[in-house]
Amino acid sequence: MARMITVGAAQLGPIARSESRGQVVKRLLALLGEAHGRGCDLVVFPELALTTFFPRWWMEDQAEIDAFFEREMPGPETRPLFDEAGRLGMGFCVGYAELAIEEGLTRRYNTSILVDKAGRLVGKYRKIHLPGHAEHEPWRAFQHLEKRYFEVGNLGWPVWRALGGLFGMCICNDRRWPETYRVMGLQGVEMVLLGYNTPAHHPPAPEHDLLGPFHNHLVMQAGAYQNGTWVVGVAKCGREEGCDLIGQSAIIAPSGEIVAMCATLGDELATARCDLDATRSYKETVFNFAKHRRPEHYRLIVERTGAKPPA
Ligand code: CDV
Repeated sequence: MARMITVGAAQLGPIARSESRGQVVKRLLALLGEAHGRGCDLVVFPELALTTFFPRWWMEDQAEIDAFFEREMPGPETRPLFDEAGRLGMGFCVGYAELAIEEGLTRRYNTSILVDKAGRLVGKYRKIHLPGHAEHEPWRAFQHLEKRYFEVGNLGWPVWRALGGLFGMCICNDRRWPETYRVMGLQGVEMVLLGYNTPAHHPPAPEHDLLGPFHNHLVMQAGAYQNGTWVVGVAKCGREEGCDLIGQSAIIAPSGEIVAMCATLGDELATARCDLDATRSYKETVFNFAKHRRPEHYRLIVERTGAKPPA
């Protein structure tokens, strides 16, 4: 049996701070149109795809910060994306900064949503692993203030039945943590959708810089293979407001192999025809969790050795 879905990894080049939502949405629409021409059922856009990566700046004026957030989705500027995707009969996943009112309190999250072919919201994910720092660190050429501007996501890692398969989402730094994929893998996920903004330079450990592109693929390929799932990782990349972001958006098979990849650091679409049933050959054999996974022993080892994280 084959359950085919054609997926587009819609990589974005840099977004200038001065670029309006309307201008950015036009770029998303161009990629959506190209994806339609290439037969895509689903298009995946990057993390925080509607604005420049604003956590690189220390800001104190709340109104200035909130200008980067969406209060509703779709809102007036993002509505054309939903309308056009619905008209073309395509699903999409997009990341954005979300301002939500929960129990009377204002909350801010780094969020992504999955929308089906009819333009209906299928699922929402809020980033859990927020990297960087909360205080101003003037020694850095660029700040990475996700811990200042966002709260830790409170929706877990659910999976959703949509577009003929079982989908999950995570965002950027989440992709480096095995538990991200495993929580979704335990729910049978067949395709993980994720966007990223990954600076080429990592100030706390510049010795990692040369390995950045390798680590990017390493974690997504391992997450795919070890959970028998497709992974679609999509970058915002290039030199954005003087800060270099890595590209290499990729569509990765449950074998761990990259089947499509972007070659530039600009707006670019990589597509692949993905068989969701290709997940079965991994989920039913080497990564048959019910048959081979031994969580009770992991617990015993930790208890017997007194293993705990370093202080
Ligand atoms: N946006 C991110 O989450 N970026 C991180 C960087 C800061 C390491 C990442 O994991 O790519």
